[in-house]
Amino acid sequence: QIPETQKGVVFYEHDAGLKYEDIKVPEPKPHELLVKVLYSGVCHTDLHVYKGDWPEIKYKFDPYLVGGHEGAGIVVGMGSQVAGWKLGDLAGIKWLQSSCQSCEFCETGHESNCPEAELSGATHNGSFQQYATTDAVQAAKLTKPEELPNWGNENFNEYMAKVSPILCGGLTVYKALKASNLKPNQWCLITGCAGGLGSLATQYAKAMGFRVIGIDSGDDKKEFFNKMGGEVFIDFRKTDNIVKDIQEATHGGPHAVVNLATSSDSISLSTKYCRTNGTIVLVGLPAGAVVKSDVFDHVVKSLKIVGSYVGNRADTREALEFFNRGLVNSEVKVVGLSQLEQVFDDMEQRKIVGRVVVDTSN
Ligand code: 8ID
Ligand code: ZN
Repeated sequence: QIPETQKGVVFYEHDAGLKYEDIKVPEPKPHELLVKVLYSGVCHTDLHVYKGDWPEIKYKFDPYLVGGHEGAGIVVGMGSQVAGWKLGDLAGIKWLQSSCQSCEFCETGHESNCPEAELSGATHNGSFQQYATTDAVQAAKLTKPEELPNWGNENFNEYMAKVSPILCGGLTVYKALKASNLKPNQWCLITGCAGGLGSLATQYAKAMGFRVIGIDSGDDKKEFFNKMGGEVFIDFRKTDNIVKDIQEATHGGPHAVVNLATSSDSISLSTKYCRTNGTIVLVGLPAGAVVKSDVFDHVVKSLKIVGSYVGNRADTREALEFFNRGLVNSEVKVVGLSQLEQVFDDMEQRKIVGRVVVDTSN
């Protein structure tokens, strides 16, 4: 039985308060699924959206906006044109909510770059509600834990909570690591290595055969990074020559840098310590960020700077397979959806270690 109203966290304007309210359950359009969201990861992107950090996005308030784009749930309804899904399937809600399917970017598997893309939690109400609609083509297919040897149905709730951050965080870092062009045994430096994306990046990088050096700050974050399999941790608040420390630890600098920190300075710094011929991957999106670096270094060291934006459906499937096979363990802290405002506060103060996931039932 699908109710008419549900609990959700909404906001009516950027940065003007979140409300945990009774709102209408949305109706799926012909091409959409209705997903009963059980858990949703809280990505720093949700905080950027709430703050209005990225004026380039055409946010949709009608009259409110529901954030969230790491939703894991059960298909409980669908529109008349949906194919390939049945009620009771497990589905994931991603940032890329839908794309046009016919532009040159969609045609070549770069659907996240589609100019018509709709974004969960920004241009389409997202997963911080108990029932959400999402495009059936882009929705992620989740495997039932009973079909996975190392999960099983008795761990259903834990599986759903832990799989949710893979839908943005895991997918994004997996794709960014592919874009780094690293080869096995090479050094991968991850900035923001103990944040939500960072904790997953450390594990994907290790599973892909790379050596991981991470930058973040705090003893709790260092301990967490080491637990995730990271090899060398640099506390950016404790060193007085970070470039030297990194180059010494990696004998000449990391072969690639994946920038996940929500700080402009740390991005610019990465061009200083990256190894000659290395690749710098931009993922973190601090408000108004620019990369400032010396052209001389770029030319003489022949550095490559590339952007990486979530991933396509194949990347999603692959990122989920790493998780399903137990190669990546998503370490999450679960709190009630009603506590979202507190999670945002903690995130802003950089207090969160790893990922927080909200349980939509409370
Ligand atoms: O497709 C994409 N490109 C994509 C997808 C998903 C998320 C991009 N993102 C972006 C988010 O919008 C956000 O800007 O990636 C960024 C990181 O998201 P997150 O991992 O969800 O954020 P977090 O959990 O708050 O972690 C950020 C970490 O950065 C550290 C903090 O301590 C925290 O652990 N950090 C900061 I702030 N400054 C740092 C510095 N100077 C730093 N770490 C190292 N050096
Ligand atoms: Zn995200």
